Amino acid sequence: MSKEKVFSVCGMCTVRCPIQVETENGQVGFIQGNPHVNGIEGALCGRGAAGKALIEDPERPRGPMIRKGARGEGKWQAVSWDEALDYTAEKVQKVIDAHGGRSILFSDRGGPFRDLHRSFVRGLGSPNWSNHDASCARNVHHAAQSLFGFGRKGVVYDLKNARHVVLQTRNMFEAINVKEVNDLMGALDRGCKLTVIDIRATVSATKAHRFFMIRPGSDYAFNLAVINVLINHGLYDEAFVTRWMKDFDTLRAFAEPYTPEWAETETGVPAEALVNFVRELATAKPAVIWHPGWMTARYNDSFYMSRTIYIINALLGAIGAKGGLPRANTPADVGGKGLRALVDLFPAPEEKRADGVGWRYPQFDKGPGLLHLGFEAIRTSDPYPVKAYLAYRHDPLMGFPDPEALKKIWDELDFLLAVTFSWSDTAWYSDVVLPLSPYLERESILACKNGLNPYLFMRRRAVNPRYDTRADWEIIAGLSKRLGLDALAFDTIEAIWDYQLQGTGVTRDDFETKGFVALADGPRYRSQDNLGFKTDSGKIEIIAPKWEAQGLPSLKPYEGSHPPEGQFRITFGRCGVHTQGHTVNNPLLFEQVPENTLWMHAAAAEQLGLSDGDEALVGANGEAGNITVKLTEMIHPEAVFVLHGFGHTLPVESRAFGRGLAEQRLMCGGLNKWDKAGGALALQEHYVTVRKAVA
Ligand SMILES: Nc1nc2c(c(=O)[nH]1)N[C@H]1C(S)=C(S)[C@@H](COP(=O)(O)OP(=O)(O)OC[C@H]3O[C@@H](n4cnc5c(=O)[nH]c(N)nc54)[C@H](O)[C@@H]3O)O[C@H]1N2
Ligand SMILES: Nc1nc2c(c(=O)[nH]1)N[C@H]1C(S)=C(S)[C@@H](COP(=O)(O)OP(=O)(O)OC[C@H]3O[C@@H](n4cnc5c(=O)[nH]c(N)nc54)[C@H](O)[C@@H]3O)O[C@H]1N2
Ligand code: SF4
Ligand SMILES: [Mo]
Repeated sequence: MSKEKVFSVCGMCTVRCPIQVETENGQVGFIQGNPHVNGIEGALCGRGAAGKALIEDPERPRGPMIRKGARGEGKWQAVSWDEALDYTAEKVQKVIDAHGGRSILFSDRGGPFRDLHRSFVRGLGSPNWSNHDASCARNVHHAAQSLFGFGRKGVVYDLKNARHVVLQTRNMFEAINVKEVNDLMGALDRGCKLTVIDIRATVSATKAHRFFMIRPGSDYAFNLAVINVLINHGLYDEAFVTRWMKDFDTLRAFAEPYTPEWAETETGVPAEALVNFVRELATAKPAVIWHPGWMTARYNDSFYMSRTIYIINALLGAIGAKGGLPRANTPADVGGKGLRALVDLFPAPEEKRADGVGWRYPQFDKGPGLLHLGFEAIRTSDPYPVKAYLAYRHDPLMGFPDPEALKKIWDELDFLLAVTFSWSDTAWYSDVVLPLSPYLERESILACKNGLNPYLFMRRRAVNPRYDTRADWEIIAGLSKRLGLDALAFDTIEAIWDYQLQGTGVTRDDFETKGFVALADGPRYRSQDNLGFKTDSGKIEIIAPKWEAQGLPSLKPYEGSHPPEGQFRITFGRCGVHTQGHTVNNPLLFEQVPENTLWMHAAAAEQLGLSDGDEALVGANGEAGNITVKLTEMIHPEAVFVLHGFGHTLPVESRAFGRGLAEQRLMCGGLNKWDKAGGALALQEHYVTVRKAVA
């Protein structure tokens, strides 16, 4: 018997917690969090623990496939890797020959390993590397940039040392990041206060000292009133504001009409409760974290909502503070050197992005751009034809609204590729499926995590692939070889790691003992005299010139929106045991939560003659789906809520098939509903009708 312990990185969600995997005779045994990492100390979430079930499940793509029938028909020809890579390279080359490299659109699901993909896309001569963030955190990212000049990851959440944490549109105990959960639990044990602002009672709400059930979509009103109270009651940190905030007087004047009494009529939260909350919050300053949100692709004003949160943190002096939102350190900030970038293997294409980011929309961060606008370019060929789409670990038919509209757009493509470890609607609709080895069966490029103590980390292969699947780098190298991108055609992962480590002073062996290499001797807090805002003034700028130049106000009056008579706002979120849509068919996780239900306020349901456990028909614009009703007093009556990721329709997923409702199908026209100031989709600006399903 040979027993081994392998340090690796979880891949069941984008958080990528460090893990330790025990193997025995080439089989995965016990998986736990990496015991050497602060805040992890061996812990793992339920999804991470189900990684073993993922690799053992035969209901995933087990070898390369080329489509035989029409798109989406589900007829596949199993082929060898050589055939699949030859075919893919040929199709990609054909598009490049006809329309140039810019005609390739590529998207992935974000995360720390993107350098490899970005390099590949650049090598093809395309500026169109993209990811899922337009359906996730782009609004909050742009909100940070509009105020600080750096993005949302320029600060970290120092939960361990916080004295009051506010979660608004953020369910930390179910939408999990293991370190964050542990840090917050520890802080609560030490007396930290927790306030939750949500449209329904979550697990996080049950652990809170204060819970505000707010009217869906009215958070911006709530926050404007908080700013009003902080300023008018003199509760803000005057020294911090004087030192670091530009245009404070403009903010003061703007917030003047937004009194707690005004907000009460919009949000349903009593004015007195809001004032008491703000008073208590201010006593904890600056060790306060009002989380700016994560999944913020929800409303037309989500960008402005996230901005108010950052502004509140700044008014409390929490930006850069211990126990607040200290600045994240890069390797250079602690005297180290970052990884050598693979993307630098090729020159940056001069061509402008097809999605308009950086030129038509100069206010937005070029980075991954905005994928819904990339799709729009496929439809219109404006600014140029986009003829191949490579969906790399990405399932837009699940994660973007209105899948039927998206399929129509994709029908314009000459080539559609899916690289994935699990079946997905996108893979099912594609021309070629290249099956990726699940994370326990593959290694990845090295990655760097910025933070109080930045570190480099390594994902190793714990066991060899059980089916005919390959690692990311093997797939990219295989395609690179065939497409003439010699610089990226690495033969071994060690060669890639060595390339990345050049000049860092770190070697591969340094990852042996712990799986990661910390670059400082402990957490390093920058002085609050040196916060390094990247704006022109070097301060937090309330008036954002890049936005103003586009006719987008920095301080936008509150508008809000209500569901039409007889309809409900569709809202959604996560539970602790599933990741998006891709774990529903995992045998262990399916057992825990096999389908979603429709949360509905009891009084609203009663009016419609619905009882708990009834089957309901939920509809919008001619689309409809069935789902079991869950009645509760603990949701706002204007909303219905579902867990995202259910309602699978693929016959190859026997467990997930036909269970629950896919709410993205009810978001007709949703690809065109997006926040012009924040860039992300507005997935909750959609309304549905609910009635009892006839048996
Ligand atoms: N209606 C609605 N739409 C949403 C959401 C919602 O709640 N409701 N949520 C939004 C959010 S927050 C996001 S982030 C996006 C997510 O949208 P996606 O990024 O598309 O979602 P995932 O299912 O996480 O990943 C897509 C595919 O990547 C594959 N994959 C390959 N390798 C890996 C790996 O190493 N790790 C992981 N995790 N997957 C891999 C999986 O097989 C999966 O099919 O959707 C957004 N869209
Ligand atoms: N278990 C698990 N953990 C995950 C993921 C996963 O799929 N599963 N995905 C990861 C990813 S990609 C992301 S982006 C994060 C997301 O992390 P979060 O953003 O925290 O997760 P969500 O569940 O999408 O949304 C949080 C809460 O917003 C509430 N909400 C909806 N509308 C409103 C509103 O108008 N006002 C207020 N105040 N609240 C509202 C929902 O009820 C929900 O409880 O989680 C990450 N962690
Ligand atoms: S939060 Fe859970 S699923 Fe996500 S990476 Fe960490 S352990 Fe894995
Ligand atoms: Mo996300």
